[in-house]
Amino acid sequence: MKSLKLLGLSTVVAITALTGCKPKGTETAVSGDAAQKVYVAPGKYDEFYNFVSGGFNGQVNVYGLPSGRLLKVLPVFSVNPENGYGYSEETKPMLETSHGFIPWDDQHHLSLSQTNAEVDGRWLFANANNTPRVARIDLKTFKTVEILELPNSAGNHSSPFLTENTEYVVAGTRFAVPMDDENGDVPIDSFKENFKGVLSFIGIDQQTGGMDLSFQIEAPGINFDLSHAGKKKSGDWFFFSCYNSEKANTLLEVNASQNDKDFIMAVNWKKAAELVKAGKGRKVVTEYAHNTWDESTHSATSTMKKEVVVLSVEDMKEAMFMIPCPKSPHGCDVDPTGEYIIGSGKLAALIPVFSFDKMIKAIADKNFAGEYDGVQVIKYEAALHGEVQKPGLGPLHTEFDGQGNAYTSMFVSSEVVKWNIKDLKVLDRQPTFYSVGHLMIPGGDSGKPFGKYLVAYNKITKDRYLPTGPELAQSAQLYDISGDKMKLLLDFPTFGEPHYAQALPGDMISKNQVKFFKIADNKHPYATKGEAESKVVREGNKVHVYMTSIRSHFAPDNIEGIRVGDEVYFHVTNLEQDWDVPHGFAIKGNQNAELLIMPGETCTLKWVPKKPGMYPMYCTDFCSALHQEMQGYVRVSPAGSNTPLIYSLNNKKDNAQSPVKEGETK
Ligand code: RUQ
Ligand code: CUA
Repeated sequence: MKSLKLLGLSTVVAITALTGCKPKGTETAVSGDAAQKVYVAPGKYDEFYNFVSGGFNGQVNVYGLPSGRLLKVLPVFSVNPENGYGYSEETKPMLETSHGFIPWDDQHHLSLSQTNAEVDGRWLFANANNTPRVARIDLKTFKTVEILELPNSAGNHSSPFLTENTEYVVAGTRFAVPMDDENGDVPIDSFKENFKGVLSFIGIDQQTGGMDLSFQIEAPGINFDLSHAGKKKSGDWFFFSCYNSEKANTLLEVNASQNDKDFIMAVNWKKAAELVKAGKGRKVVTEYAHNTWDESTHSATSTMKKEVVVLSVEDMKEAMFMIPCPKSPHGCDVDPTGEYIIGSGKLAALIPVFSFDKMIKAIADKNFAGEYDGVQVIKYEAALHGEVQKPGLGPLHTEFDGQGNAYTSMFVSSEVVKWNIKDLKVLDRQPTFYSVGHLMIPGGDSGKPFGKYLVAYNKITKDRYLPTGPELAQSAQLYDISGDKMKLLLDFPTFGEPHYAQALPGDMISKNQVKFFKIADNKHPYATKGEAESKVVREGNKVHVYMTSIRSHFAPDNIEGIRVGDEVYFHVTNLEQDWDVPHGFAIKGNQNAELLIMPGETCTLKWVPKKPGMYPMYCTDFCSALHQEMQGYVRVSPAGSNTPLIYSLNNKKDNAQSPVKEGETK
């Protein structure tokens, strides 16, 4: 949505309407009891976890609501020096792709897993918008445990949205691109012939959560923007908003704003899955990485997949339809009953609400207005429940409170608008500060919203916080939606650029948190399960340090006989068996990040010393009163020297608990 900020030069559309405007009365908007409503007393927990996409910082940020307190930055698509994610040998494979190791992405949307259309607290899915990927986060450990790359895609924006029992996670490509098995080295102005818009259906293993790219649909070369699955009566369907039905490949702000209506595409995913089962679709040869985290070895593995089944428009004839939707739709949201589908045209002065029942009837009656690239287009009126008139300017996204109300963010007029889904009457509007993008109600896109709060995630926040140089903090704003009128309660700054978010009651997952990993279950090939087993082993120019950490020392903590030209692997096992006692590990001159090792876990830091000398190492996490004593030395000699390889703790040669042994010296 950043691009909307830049629309100011357009000659086609009413320009002033497109940059966010600043509402009046910014200081007086907070109600009298706001402070009390967001105050979470010291020592008390927040009511909700709020998972907020990090946008261009590539991570997911976890806040408590209603306090707005930041609890954690959860690394997903970007390396995170704070805990060594993407730097340790174990986590590097998580960020492998068919383009090699990628240390960053642009994270936009999140979906909490669901059972029977209700949030179930098992997993959180996240999309990578730049190099198309979907990640799964385990809510027991708050760790990214799987990342799947998506072939035939570019700009994985309408992702990751999921079906009501988490059977599939769906991802639609934002950029139409040539298929991977066709030559992509073609003139850009051959867009109309060569470019396709592909939808990916990722099957989810119901027990493990494991992801597998079940199939794709090769749809017309249009830009898919957002998506939501149907639920309950519409549970077999997926709805995607599409813009650029003009198929422009340059100056889209003008050229993709020509048509009065673009589309919402309705896809029957159950039928599509049956077609694939029946052998329809062609096998496309391509490459995409599948990275999985194994908590028994505390290590990730990356495998390259080679093939995907792709259904064509022809295959999907009876299972894929277009609904016209004014005008460059962005958000695509389905109400808790599954009956109403809301399209939010960024340039439209109204909000169209479609009826699932009417859509089904229109398909049965063949009430079509023609075809778009082989896809039947349902007549607008035939699928329309009605239009919300004069809702505000620049509608983007809609969430639901489960009481029959919808809440839509208005980017241009900077407000949240509450309206009744059935009679389409606007009930309330409250300013945001400013230019709201996504909004979120806990459970607000599920079949059973938790309601109570609404959070607006704003794109521009000019004068809310102390200024911080050329870039200012972006904000989230919390509203109380328990009454007839929304009440602004709180502003809090966010990290990166916030897009979509999810929230669920804290007690749904707080009790299931993993507190530490059992050392006995540690199957890491370089685990050291007690100090007596600690050792240093040279294999040619590779040196493996089997190291342990426990309050407040490493074993070994003195190592000599490392030579310039060696590749040293510190495999550090944290022997603690207690909640919240990580140890850190860092050594002078190491060219990556620290390790932050959870209790019972083994992590590996690769270190290639460049020059002879004395190299201190230490624990980075203040773990005890004698944390500062948790340190040691590694002596590095010139290449080819014959300093013996020795290692020790407490200089005790004969103490098996604190071994000093002479290793090989060759
Ligand atoms: S976007 S502000 Cu979800 Cu990337 Cu709408
Ligand atoms: Cu271990 Cu500080």
